[in-house]
Amino acid sequence: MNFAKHFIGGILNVVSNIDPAIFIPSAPPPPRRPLAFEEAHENDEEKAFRRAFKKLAGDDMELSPKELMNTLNQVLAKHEDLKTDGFSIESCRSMVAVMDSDSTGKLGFHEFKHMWKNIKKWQKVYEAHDKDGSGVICARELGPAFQDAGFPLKDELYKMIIRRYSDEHGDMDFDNFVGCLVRLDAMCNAFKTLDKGNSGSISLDIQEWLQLTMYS
Ligand code: 3SU
Ligand code: CA
Ligand code: CA
Ligand code: CA
Ligand code: CA
Repeated sequence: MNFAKHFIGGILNVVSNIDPAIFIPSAPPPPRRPLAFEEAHENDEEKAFRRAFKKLAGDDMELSPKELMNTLNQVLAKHEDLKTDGFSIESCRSMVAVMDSDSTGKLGFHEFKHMWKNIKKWQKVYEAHDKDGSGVICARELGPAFQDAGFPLKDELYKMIIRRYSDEHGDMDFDNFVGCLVRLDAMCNAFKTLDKGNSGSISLDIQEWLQLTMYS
């Protein structure tokens, strides 16, 4: 009981320390036209992207965590400047969960496209903020990098993120950086969706809280 009180108290403290208005998550995907219409109006680059997705996703037309892991690690192999130990199956399971808007357990085309666009953007942020060329984002580089990505972190949250996503020297490698931002971005968007009146706070019952925290 005491533990629960402390735990919740801790969370409320952290939450009340954050002004959601300062976060700029990626725009959620727009409403969609019928598939036939979409395909007829794609340019060559979009057509190639859709073809590549179909090949990666296989017969079920969706990317499982394993398929996502293979995809991301294949792309990483072509980027020698990005230091990484590779995307793990656990981090891919977590990214699928947080991006899986329609609860299929896998990433459909638009869910993946949204994530891909963001990773592309964050890869540029990562490279621009690796000032010493070490291939990783150290604690000093992290604040400006996250600010540039649209997330100016307060000190408390910044320390929590380093504790969770950086190594014992305070360095964050590329897969950790992406895993962290996928989650931060998606949870900011989830908050904005739940905060209908833009009041800056949301109210959840235990059922909603567990659904949000256990599949995200
Ligand atoms: O313009 C670029 O260099 C591209 S296409 C970057 C990326 C990228 C790099 C690493 C991983 Br993982 C995924 C990526 N998606 C676009
Ligand atoms: Ca599949
Ligand atoms: Ca890593
Ligand atoms: Ca899905
Ligand atoms: Ca660096």
